[in-house]
Amino acid sequence: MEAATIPAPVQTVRGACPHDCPDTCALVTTVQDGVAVRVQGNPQHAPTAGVLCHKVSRYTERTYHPERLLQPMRRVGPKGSGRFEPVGWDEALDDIAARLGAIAARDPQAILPYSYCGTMGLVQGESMAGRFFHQLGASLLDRTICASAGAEALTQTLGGKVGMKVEFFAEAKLILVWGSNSIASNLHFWRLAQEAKRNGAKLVCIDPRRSETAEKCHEHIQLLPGTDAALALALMHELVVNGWTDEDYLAQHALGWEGLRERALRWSPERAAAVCGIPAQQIRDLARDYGTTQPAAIRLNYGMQRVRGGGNAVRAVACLPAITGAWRHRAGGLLLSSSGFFPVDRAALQRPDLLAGRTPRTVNMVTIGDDLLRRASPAFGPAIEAVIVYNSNPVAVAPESGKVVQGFAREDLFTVVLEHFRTDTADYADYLLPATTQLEHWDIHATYGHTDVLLNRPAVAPVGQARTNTDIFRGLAARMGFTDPCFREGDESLCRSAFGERVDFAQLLEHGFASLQVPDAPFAGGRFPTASGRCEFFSAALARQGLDGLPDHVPNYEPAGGSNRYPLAMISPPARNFLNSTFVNVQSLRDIEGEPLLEMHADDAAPRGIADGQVVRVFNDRGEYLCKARVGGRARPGVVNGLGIWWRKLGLAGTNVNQLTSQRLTDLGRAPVFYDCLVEVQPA
Ligand SMILES: Nc1nc2c(c(=O)[nH]1)N[C@H]1C(S)=C(S)[C@@H](COP(=O)(O)OP(=O)(O)OC[C@H]3O[C@@H](n4cnc5c(=O)[nH]c(N)nc54)[C@H](O)[C@@H]3O)O[C@H]1N2
Ligand SMILES: Nc1nc2c(c(=O)[nH]1)N[C@H]1C(S)=C(S)[C@@H](COP(=O)(O)OP(=O)(O)OC[C@H]3O[C@@H](n4cnc5c(=O)[nH]c(N)nc54)[C@H](O)[C@@H]3O)O[C@H]1N2
Ligand code: SF4
Ligand SMILES: [Mo]
Repeated sequence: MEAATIPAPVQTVRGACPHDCPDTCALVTTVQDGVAVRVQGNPQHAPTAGVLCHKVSRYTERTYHPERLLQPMRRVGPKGSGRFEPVGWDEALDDIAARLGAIAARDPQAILPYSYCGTMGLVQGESMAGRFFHQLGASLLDRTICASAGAEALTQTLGGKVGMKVEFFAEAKLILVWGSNSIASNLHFWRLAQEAKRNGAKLVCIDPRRSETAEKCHEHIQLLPGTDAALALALMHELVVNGWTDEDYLAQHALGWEGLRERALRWSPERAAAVCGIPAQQIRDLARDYGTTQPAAIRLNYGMQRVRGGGNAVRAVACLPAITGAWRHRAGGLLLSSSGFFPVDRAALQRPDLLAGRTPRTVNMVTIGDDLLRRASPAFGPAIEAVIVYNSNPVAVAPESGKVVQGFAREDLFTVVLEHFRTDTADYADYLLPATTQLEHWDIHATYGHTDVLLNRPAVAPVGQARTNTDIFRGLAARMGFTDPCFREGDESLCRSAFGERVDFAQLLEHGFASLQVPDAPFAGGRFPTASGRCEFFSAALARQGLDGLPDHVPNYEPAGGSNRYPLAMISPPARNFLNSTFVNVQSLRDIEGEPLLEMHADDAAPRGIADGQVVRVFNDRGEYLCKARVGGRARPGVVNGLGIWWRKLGLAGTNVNQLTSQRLTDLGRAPVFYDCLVEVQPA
């Protein structure tokens, strides 16, 4: 095991917030006698500006939580009962290696890693783990549960996950906050939007929910879920008919305007208004603002992606700044993700060459419910016999959890979970292994909301017998007889490998962060990183796959009003004081969120005899969920909001919103459709 540096009596240690949040804050941890006593934002790091969100400012409460896993455990009760006995590290790792070795001898593809962004760190994420599973020849995991619809859409439009530099939002005169509850999930962007507002900018929020953010913008366009592409096309319609297009920019730097223009002209504000469930005048007004204000900036986020047409919606919105020439200004354009700017050397970290010519099958993490229940077949390959879960809580976060639970409950499935806590998934483990937190290990971070690399140094020694993810995979590799020297690389060295010479590691060691060289207005003169070098309204690559080359409105699988049995559209965006299912077990944060809630409009609640605060049954053909109704101003008629992502075992009847969501996939990127979900609600 790698020794973490144990600091002197009072010291501050620089680090990075590990969470799946666009802000990737720089942390300063105060350590006294080897104990972390305070975690604060680094005032020297501009995007952090010395401020953390409420949940991470409580980080020590999570790190030293009385329920933190402190030693390896082995299952004693039936699957899912959560009954374990302590076991030594050597005994646990020996047995896990023997079990995996026996499965691999038949077919290593029967082994599946399951991980996501419990930490965004490049080292405790997919470095040593990637090497281990590549050498083994295990099934590959398609990590699609969050961002892949938008990623594919941006790649096919702008050429990559690139866009405006976040700091210049402060200089914009119009900001569209489109599919984002920034106050909850992108707080440091919101600070910049407030600065713009003080300088006279107009803020418009486009969201089916009257979120904390929507409430504080000048305008709120409360459209139905999954109708963003229709809105974007109607905006284009208005830009064309009013002459608000930048023909010079279009001619030089866009591809496919003729076709898109023709399509947009079929989307009058009236037609879109009927689809979006909003007044046509609101669309006209928004188009006027967007067409006549410079610089105009769009903060596009994930809300619109979690529906069938999520990819097309992002493509449609991503065309807008090229139509008005907004990209000419550094405070104009669009930002969804900046992660494409980071020159991460993934091959060095994950070593796909260890596959040595083998091409294992790929399993989509979204359909883990169905896939765990699948038998061997020529199309699927071998049945899944073992799952190793790290940095993720699939039983709570994956869709259609009835099936996910059934899969993890298989007595013949061998499950290893690396975790900080006994999550819903941990309850199904055969071996539950205690992992270190960000205060206890080295890591290095790219981000998706700004353009700085951050280094995280360990502030304290591992709590209890916890080990780093990397160390656990190194231990398993040694026991499996993997002799490549890469399985002995230490964590600090892995941090250096992540960017090689492309980032100044000495600067990271000294300051904790280093800025990438990114032009202020990256597309002012075109030069998009696409095949054509233009903003591709028409994507030849998509057309070659037999898909529509131009963006279009793709209706939801389960559109609002589309079913008599299940007339309400449910969305389930994140709660402000949780991060996905992380922090749900931190009492001070759970006290603020209270309990699982379903927000409903009075027009939907009254005819069902539902009063505010009443326990309701939310259901569809996939399952049911009990929670309290909150009747009030946040939900629009026809749409209910089930805030996520509660631990099932902390909910009223042992389920959460994902009992109701489906395993269907988006139009682009093979992503989930969490917000494309019809339900009915009754008093319980
Ligand atoms: N506090 C907190 N912060 C977080 C997270 C968290 O759980 N808690 N999660 C992190 C992660 S993993 C991610 S991916 C990001 C996600 O953060 P965001 O990108 O902000 O996405 P969401 O919060 O999922 O949804 C944003 C808003 O989109 C709205 N929305 C839902 N459906 C639609 C639609 O069809 N169209 C439009 N226009 N809007 C829609 C929702 O009502 C919500 O208010 O946040 C990260 N930050
Ligand atoms: N209904 C609905 N479902 C959703 C969403 C939604 O909006 N609505 N959002 C989706 C989105 S955007 C996402 S990104 C996914 C998120 O899904 P996940 O990535 O699974 O995120 P978390 O639920 O936060 O679970 C992460 C787990 O990793 C653990 N962890 C953290 N750091 C470490 C570490 O260093 N080592 C180890 N071994 N473990 C660690 C944490 O303790 C935590 O239990 O959920 C998706 N599910
Ligand atoms: S969760 Fe986001 S806002 Fe909070 S500290 Fe981490 S990076 Fe910053
Ligand atoms: Mo996410």
